[in-house]
Amino acid sequence: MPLIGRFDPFQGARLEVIDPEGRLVNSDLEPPLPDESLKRMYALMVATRWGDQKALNLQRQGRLGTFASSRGHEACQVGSAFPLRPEDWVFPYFRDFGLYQTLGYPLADFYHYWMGHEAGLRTPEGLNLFPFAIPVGSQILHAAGAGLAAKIQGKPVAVLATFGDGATSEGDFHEGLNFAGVFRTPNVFVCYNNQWAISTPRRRQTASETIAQKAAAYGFSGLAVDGNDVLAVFAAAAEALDRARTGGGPTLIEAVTYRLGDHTTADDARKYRPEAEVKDWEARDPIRRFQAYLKQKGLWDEAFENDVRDKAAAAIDKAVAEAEARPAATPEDVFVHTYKDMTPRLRAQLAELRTAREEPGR
Ligand SMILES: Cc1ncc(C[n+]2csc(CCOP(=O)(O)OP(=O)(O)O)c2C)c(N)n1
Ligand SMILES: [Mg+2]
Repeated sequence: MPLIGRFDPFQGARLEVIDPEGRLVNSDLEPPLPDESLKRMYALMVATRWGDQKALNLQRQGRLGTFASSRGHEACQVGSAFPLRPEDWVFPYFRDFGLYQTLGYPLADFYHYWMGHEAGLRTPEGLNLFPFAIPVGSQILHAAGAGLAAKIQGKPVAVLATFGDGATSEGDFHEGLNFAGVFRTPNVFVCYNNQWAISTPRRRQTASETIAQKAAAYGFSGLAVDGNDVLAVFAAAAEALDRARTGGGPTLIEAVTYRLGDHTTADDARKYRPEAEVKDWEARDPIRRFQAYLKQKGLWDEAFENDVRDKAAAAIDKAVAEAEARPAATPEDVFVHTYKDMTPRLRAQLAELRTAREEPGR
């Protein structure tokens, strides 16, 4: 029986495959993944947590610019990206490190971008991935357009867009989902509902009981999943992507999770949210939960953990060293890289910058 349609978001139903102690809630729901895939999924989540902490440390040392931490979102990100196929298209947002890890994006490029160099986010050949969106929700429109393009071309591909709960208040969300519903595009919209949009809590974002139920207004299905359960996110995303590829139209998935860190390194969340709430969600850590599941299946032990950590640390250290060895970003980049060819106004502004530099104090 399909998952989509089985868990009614209007009844507050939410898909969960493993409970917070890592026990199978319902063996019918366990995705048929080989052991090696389960272990890889775990390794990607650990590498995301590790690389995320590295970025935060670098930022504090002045070696990296503002950074949006993915701490707590590992199940949402890895679970959504894991069932993608190379032909599918992906439109992520700024809090998506686990998705980038899962797609095999070059880590040095990822760090290079966050170090301020726009070249860092150029997509390597062969990866159907758009640069992540900083304007909240804009990627939803791009994904809907790419969905229509895929449909017109008659290609059996799915188009994934990820975004936060805050993005659901943007016009772009409404326009994108409305368009997808009308044209039955092959889109999968995954909302990481992490309870906060900077300092705006979820209850101030929408008066709807759930985000998943919003799909009904656009004429397609929505499904809420436990966003700290990587198997639930994976199962929902895999089914929705398959549906999209086979002409079943769009799906909205709400992955209910929590932003364990500050919004970005420019934020101090202690100013607006209670410590107890954070502690409560820390106890539901997605990595610990999946680890407990793997342990019960006999797939996790200390040696495996050490191996996963060592490999993650080595890959991340190598990527950071490579990114730091590249030329640093310059103020000129802002002008040069905005358009393929600079506009007259940008040329004038660049000239002004250069003059000011040559003649300081002028
Ligand atoms: C169009 C637009 N408006 C405002 C901002 C400033 N801004 C950056 S992130 C953010 C909140 C996003 O919250 P959410 O969509 O829940 O994603 P999260 O950061 O929680 O992952 C805002 C308002 C922006 N980047 N773009
Ligand atoms: Mg949010």
